[in-house]
Amino acid sequence: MYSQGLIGADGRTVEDEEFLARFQARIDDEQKIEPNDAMPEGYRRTLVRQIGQHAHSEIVGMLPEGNWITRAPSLRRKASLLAKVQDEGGHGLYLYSAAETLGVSREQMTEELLDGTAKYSSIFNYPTLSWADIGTIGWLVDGAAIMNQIPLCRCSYGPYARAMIRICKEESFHQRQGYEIVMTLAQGSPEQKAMAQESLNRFWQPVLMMFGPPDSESRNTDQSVKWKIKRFTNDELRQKFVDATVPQAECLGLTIPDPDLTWNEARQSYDFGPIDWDEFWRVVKGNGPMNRERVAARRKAWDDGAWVREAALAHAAKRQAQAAE
Ligand code: BYC
Repeated sequence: MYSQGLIGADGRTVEDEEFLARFQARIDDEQKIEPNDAMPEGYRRTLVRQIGQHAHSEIVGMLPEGNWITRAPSLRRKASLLAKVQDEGGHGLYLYSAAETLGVSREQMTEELLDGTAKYSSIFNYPTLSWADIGTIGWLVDGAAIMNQIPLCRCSYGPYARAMIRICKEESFHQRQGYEIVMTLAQGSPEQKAMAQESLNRFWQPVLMMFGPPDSESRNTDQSVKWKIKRFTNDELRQKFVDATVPQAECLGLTIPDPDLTWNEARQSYDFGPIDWDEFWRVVKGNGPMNRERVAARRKAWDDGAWVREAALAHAAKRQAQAAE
C-alpha cells in the first residue's frame, strides 16, 4: 500500500508506507541521516529549501552590515565588524556545501536567489540607518539567530547539524559584539542613548518576525518537527527569545517598544502585543524596504565574479590536461 508523504509546501511525494515508517523509526531513535542514506524525497526537498534559504540569508545578511564597515567609529569597531561580516560569508559557504550533499548545486541555488524563487530572511530587507543599527543587529538579529540555530545543532540531518555547531559558536561572538555596541551607546551621551533606543524601536518587530509566521500559518512546521529538522515551533522560539531579551533591555536601560509587554506569572513568561503579519508577508513576497536593492547587489556580485569562475574552470581544465599528458 502507498501513502502520500506529508510534504506541505514542497509538493507531494509518494512513498512506500513501510519505507516511511522505517525512516521515521530512525528519526525517533535520534539517528543522524547522512547524505548516502535513503530518505523520503520530501525530507530531502525540505532540507534543500531550508538550508538553501539559510545560506542565502547569511550571504544577503552581509549587505546591511557591510554598509557600515567604512563608517565604523574606531579601528577596533571596524576590525570586529569586518571579522563578523567575513564570518557570515563563511557560514553561507558551509551551508551551501551542506545543501550540495543533497544533490543540488550551488549554481542552481544562486540562480533561485537571483530570480526570486528562493527566499532569504525577511530581516535583511530593512535598511541600516545609523551606527546603532550595527549594535542592534548583533544584539537582536544574531540573538534571534542563536535562539533558532542552537536547536538546529541537533537537526536529524548530519551535515546540517555539524555545520550549525561552528556557526553557533561564531554567532555567539557576533551577539556579544552587538550587545557591547548597544551598551556603550546606552551608557553614553543622551544623543547616543536616543540613537540606541530609536534603532531598537525600528528593529523589534522585524526581529520577532524572523522566527517565521505564527504556528497556525506555518505550512512546514508540523512535518519538519516530526522529522526533527526543527526541534521547536516558530512560536515556541519567538517566546523563548522574548523571555531572554527583555531582561537584557532592562539591563541596558532601554525600553522594548511594546505597550502590551507584561510578565505573566502563571506562564512564567512574557505576554507581548500583536505582530504585523501583513508587513511580514509583504516583505517575504519581495515588497519590503530593501528587497530590490538586496537582490540587485547579489546579482551584480554574481555578474562581476563571472571572470573568476571562468578563470578557475580554465585553470582546472589546464591542470587536468597536463596531468593526462
Ligand atoms: N523570512 O512554514 P514556515 C542570520 C517563509 S541568518 C523569509 O514556518 P519553515 C544572520 C518560509 O520559508 C537567519 N521567509 O517555514 C545572518 C516558508 O516559505 P516556503 C536565517 C520566511 O521553514 C547574517 C513560509 O514563510 N535563519 O540569522 O518551517 C547576519 C512559511 O513558513 C521567514 C535561518 O534560515 C522569514 N523570517 O520555518 C546575522 C534558520 N520565516 O519556503 C544573522 C533556518 C518563514 O515554504 N531556518 N518564511 O516557500 C529555519 O529555522 C526555518 O526555515 C524558519 C521558517 C524558522 C525560518
